[in-house]
Amino acid sequence: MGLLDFIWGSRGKDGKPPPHTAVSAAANLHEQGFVHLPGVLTAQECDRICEAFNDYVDQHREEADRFVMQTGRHSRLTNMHLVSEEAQLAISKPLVMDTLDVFFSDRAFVATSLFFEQSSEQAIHRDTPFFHTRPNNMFAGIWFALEDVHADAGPLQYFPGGHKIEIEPIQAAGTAPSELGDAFNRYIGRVAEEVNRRGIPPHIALIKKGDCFIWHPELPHGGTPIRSPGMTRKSMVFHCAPEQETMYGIEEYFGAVPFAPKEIRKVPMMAGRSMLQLERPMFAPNN
Ligand SMILES: O=C(O)CCC(=O)C(=O)O
Ligand SMILES: [Fe+2]
Repeated sequence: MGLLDFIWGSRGKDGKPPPHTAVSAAANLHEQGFVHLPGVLTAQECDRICEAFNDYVDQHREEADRFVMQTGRHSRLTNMHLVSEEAQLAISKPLVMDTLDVFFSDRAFVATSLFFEQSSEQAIHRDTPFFHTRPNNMFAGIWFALEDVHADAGPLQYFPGGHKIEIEPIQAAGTAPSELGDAFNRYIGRVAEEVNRRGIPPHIALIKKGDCFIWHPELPHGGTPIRSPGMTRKSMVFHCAPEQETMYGIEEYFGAVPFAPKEIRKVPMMAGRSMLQLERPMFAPNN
């Protein structure tokens, strides 16, 4: 689909055209692989999300303690939005949802989320093996800075335009479940190799509290190492897809299981949006 098709074709269910800012944000996402939306959340809204995290930790002390890292911070909490209206409010912001609706040419829904107290220090990767659709790329990562990002706190790095690099196709079949980790590491090794070969310089997202940064599913990105031990980089990342799509995971991506229809159950969230039905938030290791 051409750029104009998706702009003109993107009308909401009420038939109204999307706001200009959402259209240009979605165009950036297509062309550059990312879009930076400053000041989507107020400082207070950011603080409330962090308080929701602290409350969750207090209420689930035993589980939370098992995920305290050497830095004294917790590793990521998955899907806090299931129990936090503050988090739901962030992802429901009209500019964010309008941008996603235009990008998908369909209504966006919330699949999963991650709350981070500090940089994930994750190697350069694409999210596609974990979240993908058929047709491709009907997915986005929506990242909110919940405090100003300090250069020494392991900012997010990303490679503009790197979403257009074609890496050899997904293996059709044959990866054993026990080999998925190796397949992913080989794949992200290829992504980093191609980014370097083309000389795409890394960009560092030194963005401000309340800013939102959306990435294309194929944008190479990662969390840089924390240079000043103990520094936090509080953030919340949501993963959204169009309501009509089936989302697949790493097993399908690397051919451990075939692509097959799946039942995707959604439940109402807020502001007329829905979210994937999931059991509860859970802590997980950062890598
Ligand atoms: O915030 C980070 O350090 C990276 C997060 C990330 O890669 C993701 O959520 O997909
Ligand atoms: Fe990622």
